[in-house]
Amino acid sequence: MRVLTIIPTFNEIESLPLTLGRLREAVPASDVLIVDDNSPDGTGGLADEAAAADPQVFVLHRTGKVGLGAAYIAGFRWGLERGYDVLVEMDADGSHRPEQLQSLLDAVDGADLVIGSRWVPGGSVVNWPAHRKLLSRAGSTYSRLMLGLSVRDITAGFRAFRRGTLEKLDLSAVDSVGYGFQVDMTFRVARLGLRIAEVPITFVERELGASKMSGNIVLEAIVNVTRWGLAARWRKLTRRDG
Ligand SMILES: Nc1nc2c(ncn2[C@@H]2O[C@H](COP(=O)(O)OP(=O)(O)OP(=O)(O)O)[C@@H](O)[C@H]2O)c(=O)[nH]1
Ligand SMILES: [Mg+2]
Repeated sequence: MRVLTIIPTFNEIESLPLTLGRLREAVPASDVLIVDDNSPDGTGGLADEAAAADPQVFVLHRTGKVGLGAAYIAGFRWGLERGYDVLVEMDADGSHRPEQLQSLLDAVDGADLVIGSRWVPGGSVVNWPAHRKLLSRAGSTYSRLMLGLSVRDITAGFRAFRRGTLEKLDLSAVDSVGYGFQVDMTFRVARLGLRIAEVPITFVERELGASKMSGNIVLEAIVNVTRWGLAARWRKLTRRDG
């Protein structure tokens, strides 16, 4: 099983070396692709140095900040072209603990998509204020009800896809940017009738660098989930009547 772990970066010069070092130690078999959106702080140059020193580390440079979703789509294409069997999504900021990646990989034998989940028994979040936990849980619950899914942590960004799952999706049709991207991908996988498994993770709030989350990203997710949910209901209704 050839595994590629994709790490999108924008201004992660402090966090990336730590995360990368931990990942290479925790799961040495996984190759790593850093997708940098021309970070002004020089993260891309640092990634190049890491790649020069380690034949299992690769870098994809993009010309500007286009968002997490676009970075992952580019990373997926890169990995599919090179024949990887499993493609992993992981943040650079340490929130996704590389030491827990193996439990996602263990589960991908029996699933088409594995989600590292904060909101299943055994999952947790470290260092989040109560309002942030509430926002995340409420977002997942709203998306679950609106889209008719059973996944507990729909916005989670620590994931493992089998290559066949990504090959079945129309990646060029995915244009969500922030959390919406994770919800979008989950909904697409579920609609194909593929198997989604959740494994518990401990999510650790970033300690270094700045968040890229914004009100716009949250709003995008809410608007899109509502739109997709209503469209799905409308399709069902018109099918029944027609
Ligand atoms: N290439 C690329 N990476 C991005 C972009 N936006 C965010 N990232 C990366 O995506 C990962 C998640 O972003 P974060 O800023 O940690 O977002 P978050 O986890 O929702 O917010 P925090 O809770 O503050 O950490 C990090 O590795 C970021 O560097 C982007 O536009 N392009
Ligand atoms: Mg983060």
